[in-house]
Amino acid sequence: MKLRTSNQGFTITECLVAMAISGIVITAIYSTLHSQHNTYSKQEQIVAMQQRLRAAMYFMEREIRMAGYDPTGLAVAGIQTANSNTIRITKDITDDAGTGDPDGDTGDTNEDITYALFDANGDGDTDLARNDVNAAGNQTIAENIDALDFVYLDQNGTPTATLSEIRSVQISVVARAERPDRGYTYNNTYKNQRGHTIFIPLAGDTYRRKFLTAEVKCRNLGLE
Ligand SMILES: [Ca+2]
Ligand SMILES: [Ca+2]
Ligand SMILES: [Ca+2]
Repeated sequence: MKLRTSNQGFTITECLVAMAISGIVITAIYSTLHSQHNTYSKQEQIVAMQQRLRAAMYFMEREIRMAGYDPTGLAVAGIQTANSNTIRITKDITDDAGTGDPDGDTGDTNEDITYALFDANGDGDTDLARNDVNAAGNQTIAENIDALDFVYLDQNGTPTATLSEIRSVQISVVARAERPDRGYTYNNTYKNQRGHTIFIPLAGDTYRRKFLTAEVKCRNLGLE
């Protein structure tokens, strides 16, 4: 039997087998990395959605709680609009120069605020706006907010449509992820604290969503 000498190199069969094996290994590495990346960006989107939702709630709770703040008794501050999708509140927290001294009006920066949904970029989805009529106007607080719902309660915790009777406000917000998640099909129906439906995703919708609700006591209302 003749031994193969070392300068014979690889046979075609050996080369083909080597190429096939490396092809399989590269495919395996690629698909692992690809699925890790997918998982990562999904998690990133969920975290970003939660942060947007918390930021939205933080702003609204803080300002709605201050509705009617009027230490001089001259500003006639309070809840000015109380719709299920829009709230407008006024408070006297500063003066024309912004020193932080109430001056008996609600015509200064951060004193007359409306929260509502609008389409920030004209891209067909709704976003949360904070409108300061005395300053910057409409500003986007959180993008991709599907639902914003307010319920107004009197001193007994009963819903009321009378502005002067409002003592607390229930705020409910539905946020959605920036991009759809193919393979995600759970479609919840979102309800406010009164059990009223505030958002139903369309059939076949694959966006992930988060819901948050809170009740804010407006401690400056009904003091007189
Ligand atoms: Ca002023
Ligand atoms: Ca003022
Ligand atoms: Ca938009």
